Amino acid sequence: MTADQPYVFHAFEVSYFSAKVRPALRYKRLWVDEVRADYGLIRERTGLTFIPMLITPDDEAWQDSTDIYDRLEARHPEPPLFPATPVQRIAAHLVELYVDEFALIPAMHYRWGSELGEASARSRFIAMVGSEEFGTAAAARMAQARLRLGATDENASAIEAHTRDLLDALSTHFGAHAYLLGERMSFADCALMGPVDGHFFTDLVSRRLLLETARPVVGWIERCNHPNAPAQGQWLADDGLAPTFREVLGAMGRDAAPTIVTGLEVFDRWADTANHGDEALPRAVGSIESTLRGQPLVRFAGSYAPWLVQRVQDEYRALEPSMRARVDQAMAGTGWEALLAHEPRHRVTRRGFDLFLAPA
Ligand SMILES: N[C@@H](CCC(=O)N[C@@H](CS)C(=O)NCC(=O)O)C(=O)O
Repeated sequence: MTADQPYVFHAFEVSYFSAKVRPALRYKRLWVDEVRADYGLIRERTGLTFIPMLITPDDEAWQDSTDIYDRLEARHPEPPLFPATPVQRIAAHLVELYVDEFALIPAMHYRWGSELGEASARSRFIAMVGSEEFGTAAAARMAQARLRLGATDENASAIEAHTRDLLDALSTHFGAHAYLLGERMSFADCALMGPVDGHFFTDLVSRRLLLETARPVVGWIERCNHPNAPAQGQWLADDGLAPTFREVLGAMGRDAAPTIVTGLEVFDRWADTANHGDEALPRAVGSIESTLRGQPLVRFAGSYAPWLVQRVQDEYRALEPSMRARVDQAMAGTGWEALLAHEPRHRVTRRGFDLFLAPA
């Protein structure tokens, strides 16, 4: 590996998944040149137009925030992003799952779901791309994506109630601990920075909400953005989870897990019937009809969630029974039990930058 070149991080300040990766790069104390995402180059290197993308010093292209965490950890194991013990590891994976498969709903709601939110975000997009026409068009696409993700006007109060509970649980936790798993960052903190820093603290309406009602969360954002890894403490001893963090897991799992499990069932039914050959899976395979706090929640079902869930479940199922029992005990009452217990009929594999159905 060549250390005479920096990593080049193709990202945007307003991007959810860029905000999910950035703290990990800082925590690992890497030499990084952050540039505005170059879509032409991203398409050339990955065949897709997802951001962020990371170009390594030896010129590999890495895309997908989850995959980037894995590869960073393999190349730069110290300081560690991944706890080694099962309860903390599974908990961290579930935070990431919440971020990737649910927190987009409140994130899109606060950015695009009110007049003030939409107008200020549109203004930022126009400034960012330097064109009224292209900025307005990008904003219009995002406003449509909000609806596909389930962040409709009808769901506004359910989404806000969910967010309130999450911010309250996080505020209590960060009143007592520097990071989710204790006094050291992990990939769970990095993941949660996606919605919380990339959207909530970036956008006008939700930034005000954080400053006025969730100051300990703002303190945590500050810490994640300036990790100073050698000065950090440790994760909780004995694979422990703080009771206040279990409340956070509950605020996430009780609302998110039912929708995610329904999405897995939609994917399985699609995979049962479709004749797919060996083609890359489409990102969307159908529609999830679920509820959020009693309110109908309809959103697209994807092929990515099964891959992410499979990662957690593989680790969970590989545990010794006594260890699995410890995980079950830690997750009891958080809403995540149903997801860990769910038995998918199909497996998904990742090749290159695409997902495929694994042969049965
Ligand atoms: N699973 C991908 C998701 C990346 C993603 O959705 N990025 C957004 C921006 S924050 C994007 O590029 N969206 C463009 C699109 O959906 O076409 C990751 O973790 O990196």
